[in-house]
Amino acid sequence: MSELRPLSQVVGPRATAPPTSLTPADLRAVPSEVVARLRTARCVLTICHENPEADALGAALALALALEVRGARATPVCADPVPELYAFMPAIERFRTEPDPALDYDLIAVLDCGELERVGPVLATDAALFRRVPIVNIDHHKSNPGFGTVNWVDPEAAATCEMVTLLLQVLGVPFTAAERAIADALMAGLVMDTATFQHPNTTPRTLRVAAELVGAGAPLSAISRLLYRTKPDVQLRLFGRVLARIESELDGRLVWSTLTLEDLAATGAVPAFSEGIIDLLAQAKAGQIALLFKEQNGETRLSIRTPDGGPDATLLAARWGGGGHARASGATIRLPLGEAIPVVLAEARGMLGPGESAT
Ligand SMILES: [Mn+2]
Repeated sequence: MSELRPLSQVVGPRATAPPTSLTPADLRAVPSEVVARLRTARCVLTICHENPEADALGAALALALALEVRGARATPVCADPVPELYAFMPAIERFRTEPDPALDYDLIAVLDCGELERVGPVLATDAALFRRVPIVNIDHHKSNPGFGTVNWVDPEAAATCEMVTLLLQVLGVPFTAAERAIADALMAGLVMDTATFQHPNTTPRTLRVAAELVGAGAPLSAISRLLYRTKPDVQLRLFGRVLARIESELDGRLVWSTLTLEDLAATGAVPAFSEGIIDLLAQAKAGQIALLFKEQNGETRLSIRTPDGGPDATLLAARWGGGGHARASGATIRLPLGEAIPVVLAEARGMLGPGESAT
C-alpha cells in the first residue's frame, strides 16, 4: 500500500514542508489563489487538450488523483481517446472523453491548453458547464491569453507537469500516493516535453522537480525508453531507407533526404512513422540546415531543423507559408517532390552562403 501522509500534515506556504529538493522559491511560484481554489473544491473536472500527449494527460491525471487523495471527487477528461502509446501510465484508464453527467462540478482545472478552445468539442457540448463553473487555468504556453477565472501561466516551466508537481507539493499530497500513479504521470509529462531533459527548456527547477518524482519511485529510464526509444520494426526499416539516401553539400552544412510513397509501401509503414527522422538528419555533425522532403500525393511536406546559433528555420518555412520555431519548422509545398527539392535547396544554399568564407 502507499504510505499516505495524514491530511493533518497538509502543508501551507508557512507550514513545515516534508523533506524536499524543491526550494522555497520553487513553491512560492504557485499562486495562492490556485492553491485556495483547489483546496476548497469538492468536485473537480481536470481537463487537458485534445490530441493529447504525455504532458497534457499526465497533468490532468495527476491533479485528479491528488484531489482524490485529499478527499475531493475528480474526473480527468480528454476529448480524444488516450493513444495506445500512453497505456503504460498507471490509472490512465480513468480518463473519460466527456465530463461525468452524474457529478456536480464546482471547479474546472484546464491543463496544458494554450487557449480554452484546445479542450476540444467538449467546450460546445458542455457549454453550460464551462459558463457556470470557475476555471483554473494551469499552463506553460507563452501565448496563453489567461482565459481562466484564475490563471497560472508560466512559460519558464518546461512542462505543465512541472507546475503540477509544485502545486501538489504545496497541497501536501505525497508523490507516492495513488500507488505512485501520480509520480509516474508527472514524470511522463516532464520526459515528453523536455525530450528526457535534452531540450533547452530544462531548468534547474525542472531537474529538482524530476528529482522529487524519481525519489518517489517514478521510473525515469523506462518512461524515457517508452516515449522516445521504442519503435515498431517497420518504422526502423523506414528510417533505414531514408537515412541510406542522405545527401549533403557545402561541406556538410546542408543535409537532406527524401521519404517517398514507395518507402511507405515497401516497408508497410504509415505516414506517422516518419516522426523522428528529421531529428536524426539533424544529428549530422557539420549540419546547419537539415531537411526532410516527404512525398504527399502531388505535394511535398518539408521538415526543417537548424542547430543552436544556426539559421532561423522559420525564415525558410515562411517562403511556402509554413512556420514553427527557429530550430524546428515545416511547410507544405504545392509541388511534386522532384520539383520541390531543387527549389528548396536553392533557398537553403542562399541562407548558408558560399562555404568556408561564410560567417
Ligand atoms: Mn506541455
